[in-house]
Amino acid sequence: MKLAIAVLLVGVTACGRTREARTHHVEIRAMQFVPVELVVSVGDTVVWTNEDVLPHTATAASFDSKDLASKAQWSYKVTAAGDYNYVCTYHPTMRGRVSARVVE
Ligand SMILES: [Cu+2]
Repeated sequence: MKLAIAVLLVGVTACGRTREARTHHVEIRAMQFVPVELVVSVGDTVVWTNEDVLPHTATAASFDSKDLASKAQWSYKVTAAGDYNYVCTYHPTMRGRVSARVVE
């Protein structure tokens, strides 16, 4: 019986589900990040698109889009878990957050 359980556990581990990395989108429109908070898994990519006429940025301690002109896109691959609070450096009232979790 113990052997059967061991074999079963090995089997589950060996064929553990592989997870496809996902791409998440944040629109910048009307001076806001939409959605303002995003939950992602480590390995996922976030793409910001500026739908405003004004330039904006998505700037955190660990990433910086630099200038995003109207209709420009910028992407960031999340490589570590944590909460990434970011702002637009031109409009400090514009705030957003990416919460990155480790894939179980
Ligand atoms: Cu801005």
